[in-house]
Amino acid sequence: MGVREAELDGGQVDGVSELKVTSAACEAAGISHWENDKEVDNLRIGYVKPQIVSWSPRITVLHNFLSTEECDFLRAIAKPRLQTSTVVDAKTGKGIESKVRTSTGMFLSSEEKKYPMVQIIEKRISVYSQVPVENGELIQVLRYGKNRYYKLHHDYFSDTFNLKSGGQRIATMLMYLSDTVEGGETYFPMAGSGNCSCGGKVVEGLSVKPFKGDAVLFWSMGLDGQSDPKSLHSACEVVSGEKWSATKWMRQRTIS
Ligand SMILES: O=C(O)CCC(=O)C(=O)O
Repeated sequence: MGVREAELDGGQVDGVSELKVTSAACEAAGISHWENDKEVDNLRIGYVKPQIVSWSPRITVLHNFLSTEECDFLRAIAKPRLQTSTVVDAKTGKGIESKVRTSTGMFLSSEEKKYPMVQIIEKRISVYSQVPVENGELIQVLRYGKNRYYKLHHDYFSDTFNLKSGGQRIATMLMYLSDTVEGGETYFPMAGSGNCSCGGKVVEGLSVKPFKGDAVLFWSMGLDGQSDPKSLHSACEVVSGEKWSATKWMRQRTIS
């Protein structure tokens, strides 16, 4: 049992103060409290750095969220199965091709979700977002070549068809799988108070530049429990190179 676990398990005041002494001794000796703790590796503790970039809408950048190996693994699974991306038709709730979204993409299968590396990523997403794994849609991997984009949209549904299983989308974890790209930022026009760069243009709002391994967690639902119109966002046009990303949409309830 690690020192920290013992602190949490032991309810007695005396025991806790003794353990604090042990913990201070470990620190003085330069020994990590978490040595040999697999969970620490799986969560990339010590690598991931959360940076809150906006409270309204709620957006957090999680630097170094994925390892290089994890990014390359997701891309390798996706590459042979990429197809033209679709958007949700507001009337029918079905996926349709549209000029609003010009990437190619694919969803991991429920079998691929069981791969050990994917399970670790799924768990990490749920820990950092505090949304259970069961509420997550399957991970989608996307590729944007030169001049490809996804125009301004919300991730929450406007149709009722998609609400049936799992309810509304509440949050999105967007993970960047490549960084040899110019443009391709994720742009939030209703966040921030200054200017930012989007696909080679200077625009009002806030944008997140895609760096391999970084992730951006943003909330489609506000603290009032209502869909947040300020979560409006887009994938800016890729000016040169290619952008790869992986998206996890999270719902209010378990998806059956
Ligand atoms: O790729 C991006 O930067 C944004 C993607 C996006 O908007 C989405 O998947 O909902």
